[in-house]
Amino acid sequence: MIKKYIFGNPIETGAVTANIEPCEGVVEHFNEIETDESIIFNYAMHKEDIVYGLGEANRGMNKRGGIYRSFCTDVPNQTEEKQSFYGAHNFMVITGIISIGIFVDCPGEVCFDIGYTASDMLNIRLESKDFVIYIIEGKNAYDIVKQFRGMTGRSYIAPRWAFGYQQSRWSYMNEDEIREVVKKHRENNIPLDAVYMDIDYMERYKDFMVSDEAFPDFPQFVREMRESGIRLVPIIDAGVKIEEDYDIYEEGKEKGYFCKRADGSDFVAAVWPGKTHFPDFLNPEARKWFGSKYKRLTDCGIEGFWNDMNEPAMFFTEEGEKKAKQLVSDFDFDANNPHKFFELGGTIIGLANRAEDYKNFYHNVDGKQIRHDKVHNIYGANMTRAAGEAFDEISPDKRLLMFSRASYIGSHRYGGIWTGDNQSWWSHLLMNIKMMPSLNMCGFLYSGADIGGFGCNTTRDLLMRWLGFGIFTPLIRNHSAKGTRRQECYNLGDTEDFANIISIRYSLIPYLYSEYMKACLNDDMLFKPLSFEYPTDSFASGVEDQLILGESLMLAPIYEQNARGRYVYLPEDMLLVVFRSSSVRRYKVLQKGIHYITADVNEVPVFIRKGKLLPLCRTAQCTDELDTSMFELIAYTDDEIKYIMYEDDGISKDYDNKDNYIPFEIKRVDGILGATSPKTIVKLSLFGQND
Ligand code: MIG
Repeated sequence: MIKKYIFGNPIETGAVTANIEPCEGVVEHFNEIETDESIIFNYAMHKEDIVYGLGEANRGMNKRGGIYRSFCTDVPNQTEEKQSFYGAHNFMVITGIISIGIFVDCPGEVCFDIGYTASDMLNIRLESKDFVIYIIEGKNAYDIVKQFRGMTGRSYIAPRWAFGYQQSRWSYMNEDEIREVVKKHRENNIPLDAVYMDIDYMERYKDFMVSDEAFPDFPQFVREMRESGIRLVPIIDAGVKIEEDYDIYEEGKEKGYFCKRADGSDFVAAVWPGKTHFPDFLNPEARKWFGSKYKRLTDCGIEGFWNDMNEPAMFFTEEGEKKAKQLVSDFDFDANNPHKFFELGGTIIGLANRAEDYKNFYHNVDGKQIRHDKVHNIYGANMTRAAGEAFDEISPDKRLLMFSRASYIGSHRYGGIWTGDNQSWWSHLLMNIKMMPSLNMCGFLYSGADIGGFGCNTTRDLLMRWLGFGIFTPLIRNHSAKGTRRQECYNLGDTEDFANIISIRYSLIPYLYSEYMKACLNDDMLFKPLSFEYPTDSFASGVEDQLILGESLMLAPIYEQNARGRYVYLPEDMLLVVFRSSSVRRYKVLQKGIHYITADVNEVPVFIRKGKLLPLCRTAQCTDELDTSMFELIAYTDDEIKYIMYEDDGISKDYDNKDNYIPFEIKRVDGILGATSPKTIVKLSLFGQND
């Protein structure tokens, strides 16, 4: 049951696709307070209520105790007190005695105080008076999430090759460096499907312009890589460099496609290219125009992109520069005023992404000028949409990879997201684990974090353990910042361990892809909190470091340095499988309850749920070489069971074909359980209660 309440005169954000009749009256369950500046919705939480949601946000799965400011922000230092991340995902579920979902569809800033100011009070504060609220009632949190997903439309579907292992680093400077990365992976038998091209591939950081010096024959290089099973994935930044004769700049200026100041001049910010204009993605014509430029690179054979800096992030503006210069000139040693010193430091750092700057430019939305800060949260989303809509024309029959840094609910239909600049910290591995279900609740299924950590220097064990979780996330990309310790697997010693751990991923791809596709096609989640599958288990609802993955698996990743294992809660009897490589594993049947399980740094524990099975194929060096005609099955059951695997060619868009559903069955023949399937079963590892 979904209720829609319209306040003021909201602009269409594109979040909701369902046609829902608005209702009159007050928002149910919430207490509304209106002041001159804002509208606040209050909800008195029960002691036992859990609050799920908010997608890409800080802290745990249960959002209680924190304050979150929905305002897409470039936040390279994600410490615990940060209130805004790159995405703005205003959907939550409050669940306890009753369950209620709320989606605040507002393109401007929204603040969620979830028991931060007062432990049992949840309040949502909006500065804007033009927005839409949806209240969703359902029988439990999972049911509400599914209703919400249904009203916001089918999630973007990535090509299957994007489930392969991907290597990135800011920055590989030219084609030789990329060749080297590929060669080293292949030499060390570390599977690999894609290499990322960060900003240094561009000619002076100009969008869609490949540097001739670094890539003398780019289409040829793309072909060469493709022949060794590698896709190149270039970055596209939001800002367009101001440079005479750069055609994209010239066209945008002439057609009026850039964001403007109040006086009608094009707004300027300093970003990587230097002085930059921001395309007005909210203007449908400008969006179409920018989107059409991706064709320049798809024409060279490129099949995927990542959109960056689209919060939009800016380093500084002229206005900010003036203010900073004034402070610097007022600053002198003799006066030794410590306050001035800290003010100066803060001001210089604060030049980036200043709130004032976001009030200094405007969008053209259906002919109306709208100040940026009022629609800030849908800027990046509309850049993704620009790409997504263009892809339908550029490549109508073939999926392209697209994921973005900034996002808003609605952009999940056009692309995935990565979670931005994390750090090589153990706490960020844990955050990655806890965030996956929240992202899924908001529709972002093709997603993942920078594995190994983006900022700071990684350690070998951190990268190993991170891969121990990353081999399950749809996007599995090792990415690191310029200047940090080299983080490619072959640079961290004992490379067989890395080859082995990534080999597990490849043998899991049929299952992961199947579960991912089913989640996309049924508006479902791939990663779920335990409580979504075991709603009556009160202990399970407090577990945040274990996840249900698809139909058959439970994950319990290890995220602490030097840990030799961990405690795990089993809501029912399960089969523990500890993988050392795709083919080397040990098994143990464990009973419902708490167990300490051991797993060395080069081992990955996985749990198969009771009555479920896991299909595994032979591993490969890249997805092109994956043979999915033969399977090994691991099953945990005493009875007949069935698993339906979704499989397609991984690239075309014929999703609704019945032939895409392939059964694997454990059946009793003459009293003995055995496996049957249209696929060849090379081995069945069958475990039951008594094993
Ligand atoms: O100001 O392109 O989050 O993944 O490597 C930094 C360079 C800009 C931020 C992205 C990161 C990328 C980096 N970019």
